[in-house]
Amino acid sequence: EQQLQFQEKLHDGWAQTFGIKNVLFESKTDHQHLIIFESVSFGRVMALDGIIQTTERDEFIYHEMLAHVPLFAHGEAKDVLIIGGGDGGLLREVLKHQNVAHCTQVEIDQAVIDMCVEYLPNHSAGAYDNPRANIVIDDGINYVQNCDRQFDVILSDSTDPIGPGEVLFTSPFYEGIKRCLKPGGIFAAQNGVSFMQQDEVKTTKQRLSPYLADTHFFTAAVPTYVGGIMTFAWGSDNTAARNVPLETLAARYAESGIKTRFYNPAVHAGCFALPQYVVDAI
Ligand code: AG3
Repeated sequence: EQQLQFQEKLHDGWAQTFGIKNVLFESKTDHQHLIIFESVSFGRVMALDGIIQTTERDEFIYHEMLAHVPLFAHGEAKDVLIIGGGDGGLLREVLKHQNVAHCTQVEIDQAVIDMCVEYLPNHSAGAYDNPRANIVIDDGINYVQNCDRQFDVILSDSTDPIGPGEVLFTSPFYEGIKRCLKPGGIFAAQNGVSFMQQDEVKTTKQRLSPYLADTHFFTAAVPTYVGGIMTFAWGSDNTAARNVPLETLAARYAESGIKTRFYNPAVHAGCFALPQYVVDAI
């Protein structure tokens, strides 16, 4: 009997394939095609427009790094903004920081939140019911261009720059980020797998630099974002934020009591070291 399979074709002439145990949900939402399935070897998996967004088995790497690197670098973030992130994994990690009094999440697609709460409950793990969380259904670019408040940390947990996610990699979006970021604040964003998507580091560097004095990248290897290291964009007008001493990070991490499976202060201190092919591309 032929086993059901899901094949992701993000890169030219190269695919990754998951064995499917059963499909839990599949539908076209108002914005994109959404599928959540039980896989043979990565737990539950969610894909948007055919691109793998998250799996239960390796999501901790991505969500811990996107939340904890900026939050521990900042050290006293109270107001956090998440753009995208409808599966809830990033919100879960952000709310582990007790100094975060308030996290607004702006997700374009209500269906992604609803279906992930139902079929991917370990991702949000109750975070959407947390009184410190405030969910807004809107396009992220519209929100940052119009909102009347500022944040200590802004995290963009988007899809790739194809479809609804494309505007979240443009100059007008980064201009909006600048207007919503408090002085000394930190912006971090999903920026693709740089070995496979080298243009993305180059264009992000060019487009973000006019708005934030220190723009750089940090990395982590996430197995189901195939092709090497996942690259996260970093932007801040506080140049010291990227170079917080290891002892300070260790003290903040210990003090927080947060338990992690990938992030730790040494990983944090090392994650801004970029392979030469990335350095050469930016
Ligand atoms: N969003 C980032 C998916 C990136 C996939 N792209 C790729 N493999 N190049 C993840 C959403 C998780 N909350």
